[in-house]
Amino acid sequence: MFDEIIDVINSFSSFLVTSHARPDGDALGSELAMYHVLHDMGKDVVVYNKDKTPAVYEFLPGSKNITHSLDSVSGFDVAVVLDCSDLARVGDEENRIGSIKRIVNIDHHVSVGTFSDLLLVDSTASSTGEIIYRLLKHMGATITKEIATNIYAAIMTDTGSFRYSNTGVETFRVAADLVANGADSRHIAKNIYETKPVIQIRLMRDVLNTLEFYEGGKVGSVYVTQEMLLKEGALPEHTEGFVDIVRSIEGVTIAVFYYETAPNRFKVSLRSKGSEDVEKIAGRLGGGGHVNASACRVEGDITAAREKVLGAIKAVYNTL
Ligand SMILES: [Mn+2]
Repeated sequence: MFDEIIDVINSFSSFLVTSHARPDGDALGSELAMYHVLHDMGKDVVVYNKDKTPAVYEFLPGSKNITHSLDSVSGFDVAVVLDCSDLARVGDEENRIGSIKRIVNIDHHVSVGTFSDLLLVDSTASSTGEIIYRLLKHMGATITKEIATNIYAAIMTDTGSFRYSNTGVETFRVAADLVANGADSRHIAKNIYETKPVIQIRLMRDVLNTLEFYEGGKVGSVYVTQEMLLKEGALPEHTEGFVDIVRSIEGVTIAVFYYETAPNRFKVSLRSKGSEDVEKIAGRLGGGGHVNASACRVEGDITAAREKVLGAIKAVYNTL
C-alpha cells in the first residue's frame, strides 16, 4: 500500500490533513509531520482539527497552522485521515471530509473502518507516527528537524514514553533515527510532561478523591464530572493521564476513567497493565481501541455507568 499512497501524494497538489476530535500527541504529531512533508514538496496543505490544540502541544513545529473551521472542501484533491479507525471520529465535518475524492487513511488501531480505499494500517505499529516514518522512508523524503520532532512526539506519547507493550525494537530504532535527525528528546518530554498547569493538579486532587477498587483491587477507577471541571476552571485536556495514575497502582490490572460529557453520559477510558484485553471490554459496550487502551461511551449516572463497565469486565474476565 505504500506505493499507491506515495503515488497519490506525488500526483496531486491540494491536501487536507485531519485526525480525531480531542487530538492527542500521536494525532497532532502525525498531522504536523504530514503537513511539513507535503509543504516541503510544494503542495497546498490544510490541517484541520475539530478541537483546539492542547496547550502542551503548541510547541510542536507547525501547530500554529492548524485550523478549526473549514471553508469549501471542493478544492481538495486528497484527504489524509490519521489515527482514526472510523471517519466519524473526525467530528462535525465527517460528511464533508468524506466527500473528498480520495481519502488516505493511516492508522494503527485494531478496529478499522472501511471509509478509505487507500488504507495503510498496521496494528502492530506503536503509533500512527511510526507508520508515517516508514512511509517517509519509502518516499525517500528528507526527515527535517520539524518532521523528526513531530514524529518523535507522536511515538513518545502513544508509547507512554516507551513504557507500553506497543514499544518494540523498531520503535527504538525509529526514535534513535529521529533524534539523529534533530528531535530533541529532552525538550519534547519537558514540554509535554513537565509544563502542567496548576489547575490540572488541583483537578487531579479532586479526581483522586473518587478512587475506588473492585475485584479485590485488580480494577481501579476514578471519575470526573462537569461540576468538578467547572469548580477548578479546568478543560477536558486537563484530564489527560489521570487513567494512567490509576494503572500505576500496585495490584491494579485494569484502570477505568469515567469522564462525564453531559448529564448521565460518560466517556469511559480503559487501560490494562498486562495481557488483559480492554479492547474486548470496550467492544462489548460499543467502543474500541487496543489491547491495553480502549474507550467507550455509557449512559446513566456514575453508579449505573460503573455497573455497566464492571459487568463488561466480568463478562470478559470471569476470574480476574
Ligand atoms: Mn495513536
